[in-house]
Formats: sequence, structure tokens, C-alpha cells
Amino acid sequence: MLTFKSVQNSAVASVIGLLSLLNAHSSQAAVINGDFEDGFRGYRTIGDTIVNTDSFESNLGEGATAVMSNTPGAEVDFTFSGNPAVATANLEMFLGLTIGSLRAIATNTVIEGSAIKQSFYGNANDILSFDFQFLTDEDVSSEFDNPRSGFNDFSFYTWQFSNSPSNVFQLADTFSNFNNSRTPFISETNAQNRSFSLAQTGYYTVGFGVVDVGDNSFSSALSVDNVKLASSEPVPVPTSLLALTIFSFGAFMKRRHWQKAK
Ligand SMILES: [Ca+2]
Ligand SMILES: [Ca+2]
Ligand SMILES: [Ca+2]
Repeated sequence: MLTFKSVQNSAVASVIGLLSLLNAHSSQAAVINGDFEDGFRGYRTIGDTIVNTDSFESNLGEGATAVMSNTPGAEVDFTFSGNPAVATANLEMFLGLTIGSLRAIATNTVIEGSAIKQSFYGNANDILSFDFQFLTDEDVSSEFDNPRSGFNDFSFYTWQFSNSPSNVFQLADTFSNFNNSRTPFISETNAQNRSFSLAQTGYYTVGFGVVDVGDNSFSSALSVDNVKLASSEPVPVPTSLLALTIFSFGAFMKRRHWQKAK
């Protein structure tokens, strides 16, 4: 039997239902903890990775930044996290890359490295963007030895749609433009921004990493911050949901009026 109370409850339930649906949609279509202010919450990591707060001064981003490094090196038995960089094949498997993908964009054999990744739900045409900086102890200046392709450490990002093979793109290598660094590394690039557009709607995994090339010495690192997913257009509310809510409110008001008249 329809009572004032039951109509009222159904109207309230519809609104709550609509709000929770909208909320579920917006939290899915987002990157979690993109500014790393909550450590590595929302990410998976492999190798030597830390969330840097103030242990070394970086001009990248604000507050905490993610740092991946290919330490240790043969010359210094040191890692930032206590976990050493991993072999290239392990890195490729972690990132969903086919074996040999990193060698294919390198100037020599890829030895070892570290990475982080996060999976998220995105809509077609959403833009994923992030800030990054590449740091290295390799020779990068023409005043010294010049960068050498045999030891051309590099940083990269990956994206993977659903279970398809991952795609890898280089961010910076030892042939990039460098400044002296105040971090534990000798040289650093400027902070830069990179973005890419999602081709289709669904689950994606974005990854960031750095590798040693040629040998396992003279370390490099990739620092990342402000990972963001921006919608190219507002999420439309399904018309059937709106209609249901309006109908429920209508029924509620009508019933109320009828009860008053009685
Ligand atoms: Ca940050
Ligand atoms: Ca190394
Ligand atoms: Ca190196």
C-alpha cells in the first residue's frame, strides 16, 4: 500500500541512489594520490622507489614527489629505499611490456631499473598529465666526457589499456639538457610536463620508470609529481536516472498535497 511515508522514503532513496552513482563514477574516473602526498597509496612499485619529502631538494612539484632510481651502482653500494633495482625482464613484466620493449628504445643493452604504476578508469579523450625530472650521475656535459650512447641511462613512461600489451615512451636520457643538481645526483633536467589523451573508455595502467644502460653503474633517477586525469567533457547524467528522480519527487509532492486536502 502506498503511504505518505513509503512515497517519501522512495523519493529520498532515489536521490541517495543518484548521488551515490554519480560519486562512484567520479571516484573511478580519477587517479588516486597523484601528488604523492599520501606516499605510494594507490600505486604498485618495483625496485628502488621512494616518496621524497625533503631528503633531497628537488625543484619538481610541491611537497612529496615519487623517485625511482636504478641504484645501486657498482661504485657505490647504496639504495634510497633499501630495495635494489631489478633486472630488465622483471621490470618489463611488472609494466605489462613485451620482453625487449625497453631495449627497442635504448641505445645499448638495458641492465636494470625501477618503476611505479597505477591502474585507473578513464573515458575516451580524457587527458593524463604529469610532471617529471630526470637526474643522473652519468657524464652529460661536453666539458667532461660527453654523454655516451653506450651508457645512455633513460627514463620513460608506459600506458596500457585493459590487458593489451603496454606501450613505452622515453621521457629523458643523458643527451637531454641538464643543469647542476642540488639532489644527490650530479645533473638534472628542468621540470617538464607531459600528457597524453586516452583513445577509448576503460581501465588503464600508467607506469613510470628509469633504467641503467650498458652497465649497472653511475646511477640515474626519475622524479614524478602531479599525476592527473582531466575529463575533456563533464560526465553526463543518464536521463533515465533523472526521470526516475523527478517522477519520485512528483509522486511525493502529489501525495503530500492529497493528504493535506484530506
Ligand atoms: Ca607532490
Ligand atoms: Ca644500477
Ligand atoms: Ca648508469
